[in-house]
Amino acid sequence: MPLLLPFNALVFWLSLLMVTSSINTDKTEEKISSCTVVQYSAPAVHVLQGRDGRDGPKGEKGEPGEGLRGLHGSPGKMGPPGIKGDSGPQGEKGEKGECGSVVTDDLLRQVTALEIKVQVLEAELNRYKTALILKNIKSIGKKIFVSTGKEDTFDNGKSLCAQAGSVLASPMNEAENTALKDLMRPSKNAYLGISDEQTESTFIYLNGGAITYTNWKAGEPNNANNEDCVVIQDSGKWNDISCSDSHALIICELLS
Ligand code: MFU
Ligand code: CA
Repeated sequence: MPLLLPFNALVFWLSLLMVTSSINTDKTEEKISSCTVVQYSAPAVHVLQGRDGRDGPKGEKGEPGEGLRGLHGSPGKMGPPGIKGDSGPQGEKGEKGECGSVVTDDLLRQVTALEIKVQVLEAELNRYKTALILKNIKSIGKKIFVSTGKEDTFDNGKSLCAQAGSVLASPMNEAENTALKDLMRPSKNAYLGISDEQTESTFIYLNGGAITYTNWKAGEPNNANNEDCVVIQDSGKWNDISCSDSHALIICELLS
């Protein structure tokens, strides 16, 4: 507080004014004021406190304090979202999905199981076929020849096969002819589903189609005494005979 004077200094200053005033009563007020200032300013310097001086130069930076570090303040509010970045590079191809492989494995198991069942069924069917061949059935490709074991005329034979939803045996190739031969009895004939009743010398199947395979015995067909029907002999060879002959075996065929 450089502008304020201590109380005792003020009292002393006022006392000096009173003394001076009593000594210079005959002088003008102007002189008194002037003298007062000049005459008594010097000793006042030794007594009154002067104004504060200017601030000194800044001191050197002190050593770091040893006080404890303060606690962290609470986090500030979240800033605004940044600008969307560019797309990253394409990732590597992923591993094969699980679902698909599970389905495939399941299907493979089912197919394998079915294959085993089919093999069992085929083996069992072949056993029956073998057993039946010993009697009156022969399978060849998609065709099955079934012997009725009966001997009859051509017309009766056609009816007999028709009752079973079949027709008289009609071998269409060598393999079928051989298979049919295997059902023959020794020294016997069997009617085929072939005739030239409609047009002499023109042999056709029962469905009306021209025959495409033949296995005539040498010298046949000779149409001896008007022979319009055909039989297969136990040799496998063919001969034309009378359709009214009732001693030919009746063998039918079934197509699958
Ligand atoms: C042959 C055959 C006939 C008949 C007769 C007994 O004629 O062609 O179909 O089987 O023998 C000579
Ligand atoms: Ca003949």
